[in-house]
Amino acid sequence: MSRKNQTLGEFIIENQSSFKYTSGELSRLINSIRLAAKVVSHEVNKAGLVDIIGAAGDVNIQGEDQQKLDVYANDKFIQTLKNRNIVCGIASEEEDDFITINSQDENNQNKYVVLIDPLDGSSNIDVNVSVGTIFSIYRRVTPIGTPVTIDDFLQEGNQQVAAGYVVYGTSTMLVYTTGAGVNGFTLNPAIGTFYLSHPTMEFPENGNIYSVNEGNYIHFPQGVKDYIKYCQMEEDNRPYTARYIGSLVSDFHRNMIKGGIYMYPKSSKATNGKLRLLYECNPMAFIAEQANGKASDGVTRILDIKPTELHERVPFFCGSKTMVNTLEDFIQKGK
Ligand code: P6P
Repeated sequence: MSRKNQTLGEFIIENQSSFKYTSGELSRLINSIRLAAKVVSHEVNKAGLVDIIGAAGDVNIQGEDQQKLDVYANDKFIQTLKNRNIVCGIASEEEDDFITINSQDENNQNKYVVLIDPLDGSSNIDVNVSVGTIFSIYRRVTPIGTPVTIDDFLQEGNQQVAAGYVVYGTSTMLVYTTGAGVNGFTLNPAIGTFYLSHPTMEFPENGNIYSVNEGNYIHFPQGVKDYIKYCQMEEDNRPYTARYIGSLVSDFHRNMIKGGIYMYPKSSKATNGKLRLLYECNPMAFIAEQANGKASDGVTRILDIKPTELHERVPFFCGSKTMVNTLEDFIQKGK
């Protein structure tokens, strides 16, 4: 249930009953991500002032170490989740291993684990191009009150209870799902409040935008090469438009609104592609499917892939259902 100008806080409360697991804990978890997103947004939006506020490694006027923004974002999200005592474990793109929260406290009844890419596309910051945060939430599978294990994190994406992203663009937006559709909230920085601006977001069934780093074209599998040439042919509603920002969250967000496909294929240079299954592909795939889109590795549904390692990579194709189906046909023929 949604209504115009609803705040994120109001939305969470009014829709709590629709959560797959009716638990105030999940609401508090989404609220803590909301807080961290506001803090990171404030810092990202002044990145251009590095020469004034100091670059990473410098010591700022307050005598604090100036952090690289992806380290800063990582620290803020982890700190916020820890301080609110909501989760029992966290895995991050910035951390080699997962982090156990309050493991010494056998009364720790927290049942959720969070996997996060705190600042995806961070290489774009220096050129003032939008970046994003991606998060994925599961219920733990090991007994409550015990320290989490790797099994709590290596769950198939179809077990996610919530997933979302923050896009730090011309405005800061928080887009997420708890399995009952996808809703987008825009931050009013003047008052620090997220407002429901994009209710019930959905991918158009088809689209005419393709997003891929064509600089790697000669290294792609034949089927992907054939699909890219198909996108460029003067036929039907083609050629499509090529749009590639180099920031997954931004390319995904635009394609969800306008219709399109994002591709990060495997190649002779990256045998499993570049994107990480657990904290990039799975959350974006959950959002895509909840928004009437599709996400696969070219053959298998992303959400059905059984993870084996925390930072494993998979080829990633995601977007309008018809476009992903056509891509998969080209991969099948190109074998
Ligand atoms: P390339 C950013 O590093 C990222 O993980 C995604 O956000 C983005 O789509 C992709 O990698 C860009 O990678 O190899 O095209 O520069």
